[in-house]
Amino acid sequence: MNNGKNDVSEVLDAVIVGAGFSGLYMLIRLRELGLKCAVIEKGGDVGGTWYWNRYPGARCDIDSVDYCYSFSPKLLKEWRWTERFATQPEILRYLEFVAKTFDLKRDIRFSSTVLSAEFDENADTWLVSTSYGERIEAKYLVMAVGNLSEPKRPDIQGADQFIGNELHTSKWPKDGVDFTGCEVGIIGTGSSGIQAIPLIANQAKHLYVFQRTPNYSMPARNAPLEPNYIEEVLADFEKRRETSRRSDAGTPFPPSNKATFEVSDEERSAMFEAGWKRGGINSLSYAFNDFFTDEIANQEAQNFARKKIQEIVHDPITAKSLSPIHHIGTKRTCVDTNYFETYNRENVTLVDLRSDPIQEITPHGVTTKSRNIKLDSLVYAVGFDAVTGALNAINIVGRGGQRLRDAWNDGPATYLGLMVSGFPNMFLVTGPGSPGVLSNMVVSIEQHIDWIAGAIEHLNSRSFTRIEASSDAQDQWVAHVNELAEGTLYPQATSWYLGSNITGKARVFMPYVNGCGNYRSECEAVVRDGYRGFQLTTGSFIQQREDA
Ligand code: N01
Repeated sequence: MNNGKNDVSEVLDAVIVGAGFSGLYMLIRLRELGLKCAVIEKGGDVGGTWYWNRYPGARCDIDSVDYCYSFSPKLLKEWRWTERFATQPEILRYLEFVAKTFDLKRDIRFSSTVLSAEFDENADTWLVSTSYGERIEAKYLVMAVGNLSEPKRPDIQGADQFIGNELHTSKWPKDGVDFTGCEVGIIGTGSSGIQAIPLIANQAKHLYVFQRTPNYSMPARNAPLEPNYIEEVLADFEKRRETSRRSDAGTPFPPSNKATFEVSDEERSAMFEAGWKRGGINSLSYAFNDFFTDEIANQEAQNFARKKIQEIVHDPITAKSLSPIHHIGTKRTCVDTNYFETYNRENVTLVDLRSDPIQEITPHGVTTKSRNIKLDSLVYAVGFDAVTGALNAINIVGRGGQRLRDAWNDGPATYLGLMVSGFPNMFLVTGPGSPGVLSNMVVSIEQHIDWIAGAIEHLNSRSFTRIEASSDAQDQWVAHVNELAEGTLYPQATSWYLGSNITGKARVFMPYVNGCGNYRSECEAVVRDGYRGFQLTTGSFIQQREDA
């Protein structure tokens, strides 16, 4: 196809889209290989998801000491986390520190959006167009765009009418927001809403929480990190990280080897209590090994979590409204500090949208079936077009003029979550079909970036110009990922894992559920088998260059 080569403004070896955890590490690895690269980043600085999601209470839900890179002894030596779960500003400072340590910003173009990427079959290169009007030709394209980076648009009637202060958790103002003396509404009670609600309630005159589906949330038990503890972790860091790499969730904590009904009622209760006391996302899910697979076992954990909500929340009607009924863990479990306790405050009202649905957003607030609620500020915490949204937002055109969004019309298909058949030399980071969003993202990101860097090194050292997932390998992988998911309770929930939060999106369970360790082994085996399932070729362009 003709890509309008005359318009090319620059020729590089690789374009990396996104300057979050993935893009920064990819830049480091590709520079090590001697590649000339540019990172194109929509945000005004590094950080990716941590650049945008500045809402009050935003923090990681993986222990900070594990939610960081492991590749650099210098970073490990010089950085110290201050809390068990780092706040968004601290994570952003960490990524700034990484960027500074490796002098990354000179290769990052900020406030620039990739609009399209088209594959040139004759040259085996991508032509990347940006909002700055650049047209960059590059052999490799790495989509480090994040899984939770394309905000969902509020799909509520009248959403454009509100004349007060409209806010989105995923696009929070840099200078923060002062809610003092304000009547505030928040729509959405996923991880973002659940983190923000207690802090907004601390400030607002009154906070109305509009909840459509209640969620399970585990206590964070966040605390400052003791210097001794950090030194202990660092002394054995490589072993700890290797355990994470080979684990299911990308964390160093061993899952249980016991089934729920293998123990007495008292023992089970004690194990759940111990988890609840320990806190964190795996408070209950790590108590027993059949949590995600056995409906009756899962109900035991559900009952425990609902009992906790009823113990914490004083008003029984509010407690009931806050009690989820889906299988616990099948929608992403939230982690909070004082979330359920917040409903005991006099300045907080839960509006249960199942019994009192929103009819419309008005210029001055929200009208539900039973009342008009006047608001000064309205916060949307309504989530993302997850996993595929940021990719589909770019006009990606592969071999034969095929658009990625058309190829994925019935749901995303990848080989290993790393590449898509028909889209040569384009790599995804933690894409659909990989454990990504079910794991400690940083552990998964490092694995993907290392794999991609290894593949590029392999291609370059052998003068291959093209790598592409074969359609057979991709079909088999998609079937494998689906089969694994079907063996769990996950597909039974309406969740963003399945795409069910976005109207019209294909319902396909996107992540690989068999754990980071098994997935890593599979990726390693593919390489050992000579990049099994990938076609590595040398195109005519290079041949012509060599002949000339
Ligand atoms: O988004 P969500 P999120 N009317 O999709 C509601 C990660 N994360 O931004 O469930 C009324 O989970 C929707 O209701 P329902 C983490 O992986 C991590 O909170 O569709 N309500 C739901 O309550 C997480 O899972 C951290 O019925 C509407 C909420 O909005 C992922 O990001 C922190 C609605 C959306 O919840 C996404 O979390 C934050 C409507 N029209 C996020 N539309 C960490 O701790 C949507 N909702 C690291």
